[in-house]
Amino acid sequence: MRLAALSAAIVPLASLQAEDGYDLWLRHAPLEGESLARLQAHDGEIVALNPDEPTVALAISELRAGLDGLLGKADRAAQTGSYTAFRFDCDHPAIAPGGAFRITPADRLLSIDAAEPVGCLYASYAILRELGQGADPSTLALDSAPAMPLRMLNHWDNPDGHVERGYAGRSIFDWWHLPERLDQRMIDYARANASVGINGVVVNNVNARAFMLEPRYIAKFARLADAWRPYGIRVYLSARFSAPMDIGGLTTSDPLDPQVAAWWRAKADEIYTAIPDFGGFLVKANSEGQPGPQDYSRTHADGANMLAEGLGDRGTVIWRAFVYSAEDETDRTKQAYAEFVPLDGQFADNVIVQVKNGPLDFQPREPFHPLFGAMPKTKLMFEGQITKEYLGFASHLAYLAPLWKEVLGADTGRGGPVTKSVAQVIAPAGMAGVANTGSDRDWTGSDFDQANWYAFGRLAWNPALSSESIAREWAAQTFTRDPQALGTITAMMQGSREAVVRYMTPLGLAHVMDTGHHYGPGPWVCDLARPDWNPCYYHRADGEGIGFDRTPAGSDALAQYAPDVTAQWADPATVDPRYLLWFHRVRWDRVMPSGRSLWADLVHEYDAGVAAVDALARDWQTLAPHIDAQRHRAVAENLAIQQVEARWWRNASLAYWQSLHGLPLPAGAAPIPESLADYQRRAFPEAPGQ
Ligand code: BDP
Repeated sequence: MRLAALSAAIVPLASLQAEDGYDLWLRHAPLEGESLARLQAHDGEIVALNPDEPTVALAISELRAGLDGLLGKADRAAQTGSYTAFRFDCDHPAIAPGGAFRITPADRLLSIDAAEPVGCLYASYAILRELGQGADPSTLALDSAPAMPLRMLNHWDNPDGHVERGYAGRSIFDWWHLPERLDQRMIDYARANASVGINGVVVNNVNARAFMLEPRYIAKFARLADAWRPYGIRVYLSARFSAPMDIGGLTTSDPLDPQVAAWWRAKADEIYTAIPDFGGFLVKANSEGQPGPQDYSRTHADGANMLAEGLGDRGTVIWRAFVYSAEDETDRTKQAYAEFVPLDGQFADNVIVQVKNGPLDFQPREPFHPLFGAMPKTKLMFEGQITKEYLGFASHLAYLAPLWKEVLGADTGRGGPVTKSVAQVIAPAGMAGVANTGSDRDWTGSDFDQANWYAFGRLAWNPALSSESIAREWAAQTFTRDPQALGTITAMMQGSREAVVRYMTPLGLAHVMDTGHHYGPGPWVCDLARPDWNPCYYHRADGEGIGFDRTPAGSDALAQYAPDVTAQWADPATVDPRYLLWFHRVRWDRVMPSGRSLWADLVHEYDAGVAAVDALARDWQTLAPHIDAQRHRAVAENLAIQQVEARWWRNASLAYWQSLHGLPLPAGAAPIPESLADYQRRAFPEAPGQ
């Protein structure tokens, strides 16, 4: 039966060989038909002015290997003809430095120009990306430059191999065996990053261990830096602010103490001796129990500037704005703005302040962070979370480009007569993504989560790309080039994050997940020691209504946005319903624009989310003829988990809201199969990533 179905669809068997996802989007599966014929006609020698320079050599070898894959050549060293088909000039004066490249087609020749070798490497990957989607090499013209200088991954990986908020196995970094042993994965990882333009990697958790600054670790970082340098990737470290005391024998870490500053300067010198192109430090300070300058009544600027001076013009301090304090009782979403805006203009030139996409914490949906646009004299960097701590871990399909695009494209309402979008605000600095990689064979814990790594890099290169086009190019390289199948996959991806929002946190709700591991619903959690760790703090639901009043009558967090932005969100009658309960407290019986009550609208949202996941599972089934069985099954199994868990979110959340107001479910809504107590009893002490 199954064979008959396969042959009926005339699917080439080669593309259906079992795959385990290890090759990511760099599979370079053989082309077919016309696109294959066109590439065969074009193929020839690859030449470069300086072919032995390590990065140029990579640009050539990556292009050759990729072309051979696309051409279906089993023998990768196969003879390629006697004329030049690709010519690299990686020292071209007319191209801007920083990774830009230009590809110009002529008669059976692609000229590739860049100012630096890394631009040529990026060009190789771009050519393969285009050809891999069936582009015609004889007309392939590209002029591309990165939109921002820093395109980074932040690994929350601990030295013992555990990954905080990691859902793809253990850490990919084998610190125990470094520097002597360098896993091949470290090279494959660098290729994957370079192929989407990622050029910086923070290798350890922001909740940092000070001992990672000891000499034995510096040797390990140096080995990685050497391996990644040809791929244009610089190593950065998370630094624990109290390191001078923890490992340096000092009695203080006060940033204004000359001994402390001298300790960090010496530490920086030591690192630069081993890693001449070391990127710099990432610091989480005075946040969630981490030490910082405020322990000495100093400011974030005092702390950051002291470290920046130690690095000098050799590197950058990336200082996180994710701060909120146990003692501060103001709305948690207001605290970063309140602490950082007064410091605008005080940070040294080589300091960047890294701001999460929203003011809370990587929720399925948040409005953009009010700091974007509010610190015009400071370089601000965007921090997104590629790993899906709050969006169903690795088993739920949630393509995150639409989430990031929503923020990058937001108009901050600030920046002059022509106001700036978030993407424009961060352009002088960059984007950081909390990595979702791990030791799992497929790297990211699921096939579709690879798309989030890919999309993050592509958006950091060019935030103007549409999430749809990124999904399509990723899927074409990862799964299949069949146009109809691609249309289905792209549509699935495009709607997937919204589905998660609807069954987890509809209408602007946030932070309603269970405690600690953040797996599954826990809107009933109200008794944690810190108020701002309780879901109840965020949804504020009772018998009358639900939602966080952030208008002037409430916390007035709205006032942190520019007036035009505030105006869009100020009125519960006109606010975009996606942000309704984020900014407003609304009565359960309020009549909504739909004509239904808020309660009925909320039920509708949860149900729409569940239905959307059912549709994802159905759509995926139709793709069986186009996807190799191993990956098809893996995705199908994840979708089955998601179907169950979407219902869990819906039912547990509704049971809790109902326990507050006692209203019946609207007519036609599916009954809730278990009692609230049953949902509350579920416990997952072993959930990953904690
Ligand atoms: C939260 C995570 C926590 C991180 C923190 C951070 O739950 O594990 O340490 O963010 O960004 O989302 O520092």
